[in-house]
Amino acid sequence: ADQQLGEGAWVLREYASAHVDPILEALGQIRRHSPFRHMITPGGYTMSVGLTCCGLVGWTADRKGYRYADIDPETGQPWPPMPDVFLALAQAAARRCGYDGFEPDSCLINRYVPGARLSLHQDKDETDFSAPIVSVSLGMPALFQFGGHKRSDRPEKIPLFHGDVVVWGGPDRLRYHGVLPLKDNPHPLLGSNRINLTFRKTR
Ligand code: MD5
Ligand code: FE
Repeated sequence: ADQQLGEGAWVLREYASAHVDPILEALGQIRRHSPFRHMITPGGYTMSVGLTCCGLVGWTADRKGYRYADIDPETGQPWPPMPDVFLALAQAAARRCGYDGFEPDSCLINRYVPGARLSLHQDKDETDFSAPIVSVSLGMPALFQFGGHKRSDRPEKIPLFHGDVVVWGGPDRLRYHGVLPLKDNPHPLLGSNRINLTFRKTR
């Protein structure tokens, strides 16, 4: 059953489950073209999460800052196109939550191994906050931190499992959030990995 997290945010449990095979097939193509890499933050830290992207633009980090770029800095080439199965799933999930006409131009793909984490942050490198963000969890479970509008607001812990889709929009689009360090709970299909796809309209 759908679980409402906030006024504009829902967890759709196992919403992606029927599409996992074609998603992983498409991900294989993407990572052959633009491999997972560990980006360096402006603060000089190497991210524990590995990242790649597909779509018209991809999210990047380096010593100079965070930005969306139409060229993958590792390959010097455009990011791989967004697969139809990705786009269709993201649009269907958004629509189910009342966000019709979602047109993501980017999908950021995060890979977590045991111990990897994402510290509390807001997603605000996009220019259009009226569009939701759709996130698809695959592989090992994670404890997601769903915070408030201030960094100091105590986050709620939400477990996310293989196949779960979360839609964050409206008043919940700019909430602080993060992922606690992953425990090693190997998954039958993905082993000791968690993959998260996040669909964004960046401009
Ligand atoms: C993840 N990724 O599980 C999460 C899923 C990221 C990131 O946070 O920036 O790559 S997306 C979670 C999200 C997105 C937008 C808003 C909110 C959560 N929120 O308001 O809680 O790898
Ligand atoms: Fe985020």
